Amino acid sequence: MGIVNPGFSGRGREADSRLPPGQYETRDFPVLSAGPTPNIHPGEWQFTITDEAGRVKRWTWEEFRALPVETVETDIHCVTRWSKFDTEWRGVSLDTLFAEVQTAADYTMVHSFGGYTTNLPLEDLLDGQAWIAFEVDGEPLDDEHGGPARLLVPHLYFWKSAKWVRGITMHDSEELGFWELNGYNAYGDPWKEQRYYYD
Ligand SMILES: Nc1nc2c(c(=O)[nH]1)N[C@H]1C(S)=C(S)[C@@H](COP(=O)(O)O)O[C@H]1N2
Ligand SMILES: [Mo]
Repeated sequence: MGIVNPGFSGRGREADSRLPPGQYETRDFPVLSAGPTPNIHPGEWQFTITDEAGRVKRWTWEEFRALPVETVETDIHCVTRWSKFDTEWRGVSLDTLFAEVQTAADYTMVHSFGGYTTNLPLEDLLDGQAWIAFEVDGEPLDDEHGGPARLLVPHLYFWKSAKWVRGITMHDSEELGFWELNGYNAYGDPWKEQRYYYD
């Protein structure tokens, strides 16, 4: 009692409480991609939401960029154990996009240019929890980090934040995406350390 360990003062203590179990802080911005990096011109970019009946809502880059933009400051957590604090993103809230879609389905699959997929419950994309981001730390997203636009879902492990995002499909039951089919957790809450399917 009453013993102060200087190693746990200041930023150290703050960092500890912001760090999910099993993670360490990095100041870098590592690149993790399962395949080659596509180069997508905004002119060929479009984003679609397809409901469970196959009805498609589509935004061109121009239409997407005319939507209201939000700035999000957040920590991100990769399942390979790095976390990065205070990243600043600009993007369009999924609430804004889903306001134009009628769906009764509870599950989504997010699709990227290049074929990557990841699954999320719809409720994790709504209520100010997810964005289609096109800028990070004051710069347009470069190709390696998912430009021109990527999903940002910071409350789940970062593999859910699909780079080069091109659309979302709605499903009545849970389907599994790329990493989720390869042994990673279907949900991926970093605070519960849901890394692998058995966690
Ligand atoms: N399309 C696509 N999105 C992806 C990935 C990928 O391989 N392809 N990797 C995921 C993983 S595992 C992580 S940790 C983050 C890495 O994003 P970064 O390269 O910008 O750090 O992107 C996620 N989104
Ligand atoms: Mo990752």
